[in-house]
Amino acid sequence: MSKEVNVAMIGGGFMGKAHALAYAAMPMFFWPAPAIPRKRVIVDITDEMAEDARQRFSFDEASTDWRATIARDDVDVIDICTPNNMHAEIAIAAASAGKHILCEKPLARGAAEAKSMLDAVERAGVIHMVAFNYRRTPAIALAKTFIDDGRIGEIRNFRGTYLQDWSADPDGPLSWRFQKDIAGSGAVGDIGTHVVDIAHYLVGRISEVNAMTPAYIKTRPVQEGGLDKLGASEKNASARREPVDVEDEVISLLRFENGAVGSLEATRNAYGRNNFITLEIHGTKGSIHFNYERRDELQVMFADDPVDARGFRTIYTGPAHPYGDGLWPIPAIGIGYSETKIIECRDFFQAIASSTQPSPNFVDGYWCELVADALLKSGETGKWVGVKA
Ligand code: SOE
Repeated sequence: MSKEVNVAMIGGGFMGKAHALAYAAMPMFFWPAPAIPRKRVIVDITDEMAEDARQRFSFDEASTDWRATIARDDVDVIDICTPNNMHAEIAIAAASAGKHILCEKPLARGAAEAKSMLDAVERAGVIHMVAFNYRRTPAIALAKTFIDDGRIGEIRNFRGTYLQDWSADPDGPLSWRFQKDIAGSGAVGDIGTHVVDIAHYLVGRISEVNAMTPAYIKTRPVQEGGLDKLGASEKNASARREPVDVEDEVISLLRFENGAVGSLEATRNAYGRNNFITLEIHGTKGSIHFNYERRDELQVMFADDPVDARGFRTIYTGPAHPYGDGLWPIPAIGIGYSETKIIECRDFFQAIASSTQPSPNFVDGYWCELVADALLKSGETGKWVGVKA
């Protein structure tokens, strides 16, 4: 019998949906489960939204009061699925109340805020995790296994991209993701940090950046109802427009602490690209290539293959690969976004059950924020900027 662990989730939007699904599905995939997440309380902005989310995601109770929810004795975990401006206040309160915390990415609106969250969880001794889910794609975890086993050799070069197109239309609605006081930054924080997390996971810490961070869409139509509708499908070009005060994209050269070099690109304005997270790694013994739009596949080249057989091979992830014991019994049957969240959920509850910190935790989230700050500063100054705690 696995123990039940009571979860309160704050925020019932896109991420709320992904996390609620993971809570329900995790024990179905990973059995015996490290714990059974019990969906105790869902918190949203209005009574109606909270009650809707309660029914939809099967929570026991709905609330609009996150502070009172954190104070409850029958809540063990606080899951933060709010916009970025609420992460710190909620996480610090949750840590002070001794609750374990899963926080959506990016951890904060910059390194200073992230540090205050890190200090709070370390003081409280609670388990903490940042929901950078893409590193839990089995093919990316397999790349990590090849790298750790030395099969790619010393890493010399990393290229990472995260390209989407949901904000390419300037008449697309003014999401909070375009407002600095809520989001902290634009493409850098929202999606660039996913690439930074993957780079840190596979290669090591980034030590220096040289970035361009152009901003070219200066205003957008105000969105009705405060909902976070990504993209222009429900656009209202005649609505009142308000300023966008974040960067549209980031392109940067990278240096890593271990001597590797690389590059990073992130934009939400690349027409035709949807969730185009790619990485290519070149080492002294081989290369790795991955594209999230084909996420069952890892492309690997081993330099010691016979010369007449050299080239990238395609490995379809399945039972022989990371997390394969819990996922599907046949390779290539289909890994999705949900699976990355289910794996994340498993690893978070495993960490709680074993009282060990998972990865990425708030330390990793803080280092991503240090890199994000360096990218923004470099974009402003046009100079190389070191990443320093
Ligand atoms: C929007 O760019 C977004 O929802 C990101 O915030 C998520 O982190 C990413 O996984 C999907 O796209």
